[in-house]
Amino acid sequence: MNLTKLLGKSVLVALLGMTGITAAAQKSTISPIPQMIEWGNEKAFDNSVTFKLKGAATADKDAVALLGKYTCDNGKGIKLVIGERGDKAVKKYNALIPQKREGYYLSITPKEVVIAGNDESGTYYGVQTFLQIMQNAEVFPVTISDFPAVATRGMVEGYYGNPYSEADRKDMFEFFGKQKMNTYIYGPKDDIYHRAKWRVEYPADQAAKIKEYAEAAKKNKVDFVWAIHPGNDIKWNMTDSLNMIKKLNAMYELGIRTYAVFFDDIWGEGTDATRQAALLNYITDEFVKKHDDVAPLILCPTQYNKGWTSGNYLDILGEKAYKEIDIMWTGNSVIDMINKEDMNWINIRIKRNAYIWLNYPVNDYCVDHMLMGPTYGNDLDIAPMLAGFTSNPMEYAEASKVSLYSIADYTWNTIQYDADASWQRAMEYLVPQNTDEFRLFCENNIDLGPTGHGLRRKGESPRFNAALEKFNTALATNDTTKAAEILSEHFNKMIVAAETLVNSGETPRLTAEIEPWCKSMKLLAYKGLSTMSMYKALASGNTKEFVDSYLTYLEYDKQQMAIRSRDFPGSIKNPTPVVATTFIVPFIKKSVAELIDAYKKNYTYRLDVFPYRLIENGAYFIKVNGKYLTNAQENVPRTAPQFAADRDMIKPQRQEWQISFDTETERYKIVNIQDNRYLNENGMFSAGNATNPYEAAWHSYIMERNADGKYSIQNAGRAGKGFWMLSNDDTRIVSGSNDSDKFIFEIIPVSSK
Ligand code: LOG
Repeated sequence: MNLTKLLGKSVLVALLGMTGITAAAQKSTISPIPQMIEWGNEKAFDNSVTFKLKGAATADKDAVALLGKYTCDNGKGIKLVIGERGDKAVKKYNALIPQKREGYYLSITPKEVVIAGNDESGTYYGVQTFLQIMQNAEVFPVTISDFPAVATRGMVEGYYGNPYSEADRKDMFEFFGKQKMNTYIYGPKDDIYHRAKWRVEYPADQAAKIKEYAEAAKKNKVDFVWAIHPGNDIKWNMTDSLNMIKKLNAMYELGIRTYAVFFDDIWGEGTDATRQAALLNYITDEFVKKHDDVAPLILCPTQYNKGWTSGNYLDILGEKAYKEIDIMWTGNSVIDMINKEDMNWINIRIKRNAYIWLNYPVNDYCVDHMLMGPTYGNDLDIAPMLAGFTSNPMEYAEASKVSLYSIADYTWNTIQYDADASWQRAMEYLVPQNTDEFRLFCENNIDLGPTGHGLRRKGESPRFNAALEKFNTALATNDTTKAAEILSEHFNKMIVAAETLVNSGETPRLTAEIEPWCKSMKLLAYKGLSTMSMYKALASGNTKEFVDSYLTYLEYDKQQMAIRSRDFPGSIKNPTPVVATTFIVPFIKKSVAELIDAYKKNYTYRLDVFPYRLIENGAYFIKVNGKYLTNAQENVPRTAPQFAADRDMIKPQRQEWQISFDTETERYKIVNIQDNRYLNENGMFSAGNATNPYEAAWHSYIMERNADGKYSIQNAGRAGKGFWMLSNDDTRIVSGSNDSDKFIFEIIPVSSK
């Protein structure tokens, strides 16, 4: 256990202060973590000093500009030598500069600072590191030798949804400069001149913006890569090849020097590997090589993940596309973290190192969630197997920086990457004053729930879960007051955090993005408080308070459902945010449902306010044509219950079914009382009870009743919408789409027999 975690940061700082060990606090963690760093023990100088530059005239000018406030005109100050390999000023340090692209050597002593890059970017990154160190009041001597593990690091604006704003992009370039990321691929699916109208040049105003982006990016040592997406309607003829070159030439005029061609998410003619390779080779010959400053192309293939591969598509690309063309890859599936085995698999096929397009923290397929958790799961030993590593973020640029900060960390020093530590630093960096409030927000926005893509994220709501344990302990001893107090305290913290983040004014751009989620978190916490009031009211038998608390709960719920994000004219998406869906939301739903059930058993006051339930939780017979649904083969996997004419007098529970309301899906689940197995969507038991886990998304049913009092049972969620019917031989249930005769079931309480 690390000391900071154990004691909490403020306690630790106080302790260190008392023992006189202030140095630890001053030798701050540099992010991304440098490859080699050695601190000295005696303070070198205070950060109020200025510097007398040597080499400024020949050093990278963006790097020199960054030093701004630390330089002085009067020729006074501590000597700061700056430059890159080959410059006279840093000649003396040549042997110390790492011979790596974008590498640098940095040394701080009381007498002198040296920042020597292997190239311009190296010098620039050396200054960025220096500026991080200068944030400490006392600056300690240090020697750093540093370089990136992955050559190409950054993001791909490649999601479906509202493209970034001008401010989003320009701010992102600066952030990239600071975090040492060098690549921004521009390919928003909803920029029509990227995709729908790829042949058409940008109108003058938009062209001017692209030009600004390329320039602003460059100042931060970021390559602004422009991507084109022609695959939806490309014709494999000379006209379109020329259309392509024409568009790329127009983009060249705007300052673009690296280009990507995307063939993702297309069908039909455009998907042909041979033609795609031929087109990219043609562009390489007729455009890239005609300029001496244009970088090799980047290709996003149609089969860009292992799950979507078929035939010899990838082998053809590997064989035919010129070796200098980079090929993008999202991993084992569309949304996946990258491991070594997968890298081996793809690199062999495409005969080069894959260029990763990581679909995280993008949320265009789960728009109601924000993905604010730690960026974990990518293997730490794959840097040498990568051509590049880019992250596709959320359409919320500032919020995405929680993850992008860690992507920077991961790609710079992959082997030493620590997902949790990096996450903590990201939150401190982005919200330095209200870090703890922001941490609580992030903790409650980690998992995305089940989606067709399958990615899940662990570790949501840890502090709630800790409180929940204490809550359960208190409830077990019937101390409802104490239990309610414990969780109320936590819900109040969530309310305060949400309010602080919205009102503090500390991070206006981030706040604008997360505000709908903050509001949702606040209302969820208020719902939690109402739930606690219901617990207390039930325990004390106060029916009025119980009902009033429930009505308040409903009011908060309504307000929560009314929140919209990105609710402006022309917005491509405007979701209703959800927060803390892994533990807190189900806890509250389940508690409220159970509290209401318990209330209904004992009281009659205002039963009208509670939701109408077709079937109250209990044991039932399920009958068709007077016959009983019977689970005769207890615990035998892959068997189906059969209809039997008579009551089972030997094991009556074989014919008894627990039907209960699933609060998560608000549908019904059906379990055999004899062996506790869940019926699946085909009216079968898929396995024995040990391996027949209930999954709400599959095993919960919509039930309806007709005027004759007969019921229909319908699959839902991932199981589709089929209705339960009788098999042809009338012996068992099957599910199908024919709903003409769906009301066939009698559901009879066992107690009424
Ligand atoms: C798209 C991407 C989208 C992402 C996540 C790639 C290469 N293409 O399924 O634009 O943001 O998945 O929904 C994609 O990932 N298609």
